[in-house]
Amino acid sequence: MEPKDRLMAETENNNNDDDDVKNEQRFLSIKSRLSLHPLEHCWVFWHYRRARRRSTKKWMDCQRTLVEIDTIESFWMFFAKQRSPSMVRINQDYALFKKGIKPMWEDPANMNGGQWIFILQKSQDNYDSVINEIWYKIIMAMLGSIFKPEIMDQICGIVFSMRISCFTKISIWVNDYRAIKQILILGNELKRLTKFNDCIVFRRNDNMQTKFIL
Ligand code: MGP
Repeated sequence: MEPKDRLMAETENNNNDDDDVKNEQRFLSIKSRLSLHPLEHCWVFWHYRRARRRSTKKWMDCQRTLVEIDTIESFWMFFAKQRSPSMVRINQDYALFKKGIKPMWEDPANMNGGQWIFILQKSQDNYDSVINEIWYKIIMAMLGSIFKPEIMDQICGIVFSMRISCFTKISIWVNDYRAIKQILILGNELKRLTKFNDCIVFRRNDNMQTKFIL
């Protein structure tokens, strides 16, 4: 029997109980067990797989949405089934973006934006655990909206890119490369959160020019 059906059956079995207070308490307890915990923003998980050599598919056509995440429960249900970033196959990206924003430069929310980029060498010590930790820590910080509202407003999403070359990239996309104060606060927060010792770079989406290095 589904948990929801079991709880409904519990309610029905107790319909004859004369004690109103007890019934009320039971009802509240059942309600809280059924209720979900909404996130401040709804997020969409995307997957990109590079097209085969002879394919005529454009870059954009290789992007597809996987799931919408709008509660803590939907986050855990989905991520528990996902492979960890270090296990992702080459030439694939995973992205998590606010609902309504596509993980591409052309989206109006990204056109004037930029990205903080973490680059991880595959040869570095503890590569697997470092990359998994960075990915999950940043995702949980974004979903939990732990940054100040003016920083959360800037954040569009995050992309994980597994490449055949010797590096892997994690990029946090923001809305406006001219919002210098917010961008620098975010960059410092990301470094503190992930305890990342190497430099991270900020690039504009329109020309990939490096604007900041932290
Ligand atoms: P990439 O996946 O961001 O970088 O872009 P990668 O693979 O690390 O290699 P790099 O050396 O180019 O940094 C690779 C290619 O994918 C780009 O040159 C574009 O052709 C295409 N591409 C990537 N992005 C993020 C976009 C996008 O937002 N829009 C379009 N139209 N193409 C993109």
